[in-house]
Amino acid sequence: MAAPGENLRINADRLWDSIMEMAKIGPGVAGGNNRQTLTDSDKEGRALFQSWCDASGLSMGVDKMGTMFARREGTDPEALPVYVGSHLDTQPTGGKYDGVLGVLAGLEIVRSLDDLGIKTKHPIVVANWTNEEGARFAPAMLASGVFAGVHTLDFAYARKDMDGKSFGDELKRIGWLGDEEVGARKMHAYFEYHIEQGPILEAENKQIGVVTHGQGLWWLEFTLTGKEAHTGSTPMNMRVNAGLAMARIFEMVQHVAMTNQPGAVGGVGQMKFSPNSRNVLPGTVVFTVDIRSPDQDKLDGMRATIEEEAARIAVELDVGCSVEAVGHFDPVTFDPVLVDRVRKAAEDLGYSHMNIISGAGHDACWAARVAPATMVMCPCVDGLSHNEAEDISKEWAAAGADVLFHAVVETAEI
Ligand code: HGY
Ligand code: MN
Ligand code: MN
Ligand code: MN
Repeated sequence: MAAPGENLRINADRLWDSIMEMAKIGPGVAGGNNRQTLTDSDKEGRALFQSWCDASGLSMGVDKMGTMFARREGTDPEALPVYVGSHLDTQPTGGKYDGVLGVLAGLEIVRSLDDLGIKTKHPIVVANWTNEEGARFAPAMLASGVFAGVHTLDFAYARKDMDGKSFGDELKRIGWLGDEEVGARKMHAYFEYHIEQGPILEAENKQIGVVTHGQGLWWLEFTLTGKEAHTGSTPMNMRVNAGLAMARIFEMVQHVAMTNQPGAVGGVGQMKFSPNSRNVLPGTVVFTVDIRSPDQDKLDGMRATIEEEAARIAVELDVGCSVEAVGHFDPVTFDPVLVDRVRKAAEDLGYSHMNIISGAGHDACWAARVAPATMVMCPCVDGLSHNEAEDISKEWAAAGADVLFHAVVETAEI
């Protein structure tokens, strides 16, 4: 029987086939996926994952945020489980691998342990966290945030999508409101395997990202109030132009991020003009600024500067301005023991590797608040993600899953 450190390998074809099978659910329009949280396609994806867990004899627990926990028993039922998780929900124009790779690599570890007839001391639990993306309901990593005690269940249930539907109602509607108290589960350790979603590993020609930290984030939702007026007959000096204020704030955010290099990013991904008519100056403009940095002081300093500058711009243009932080987490340091285990696994397996800070947020960032946690990353083509053209190679997928396999088995003990 192979032991960690020897050539424990997952079944690369089976992992790849599972990813491709899941990708058929909630297809996008350009080869990726649109399987947004709590939609009918999310429900379908959950059912497929449930069927695979059933086939592997896993017992499924579901909590009051709809997160799925598929458990493989260990030899010591009292031992806290080792969790391996990520998410099956996608962006509206998402790729096939963001999140899915991590959940299905966890399932592949279970399948490979069964093939090898290996029983670990600690149980192993594969998790599918609800609403990691935050695309439909802000903030991102919502379920893992409730699990870590950062958000209340009421806060989460009250979150509304752009059509005014609530998280709580939609969770009930798709039939995935579980009965477990959120956060009642205790973890021996938490691992998450994810595509990098950035260009570093591919550019450095490394197969494995040994993730030491995750950068912190603020999502600042601005509501600017102007005056609806005719775009043709309203003289320029009579306009109360919320759209112009948004443009100036957007430009200022770019400047603040660029003057906080290295290690800061800032931008806007979502914006809503009302009434959004071609020949009406907007009465209101709502948009979310996304700023991130691994450096706590930089992160909080950028937030303060952006809010001050936005207020100044609004006064200058006589536009109303309010801002609400709709998403936040501090920079996270992953567990050094687990990080070393990932690095050692990459070395044992002969995979090229480098330390990396996660640019994107992950459920691991919240899990790290309640258990020793870390991540494994693989490269992605051109560093592209949150785009239907997101792509990885089967070899990349398998290499990271092998490393995850070793680190998980080492932690779950044979
Ligand atoms: O926004 C993020 O970093 C993640 O993709 N939810
Ligand atoms: Mn993700
Ligand atoms: Mn994502
Ligand atoms: Mn903070």
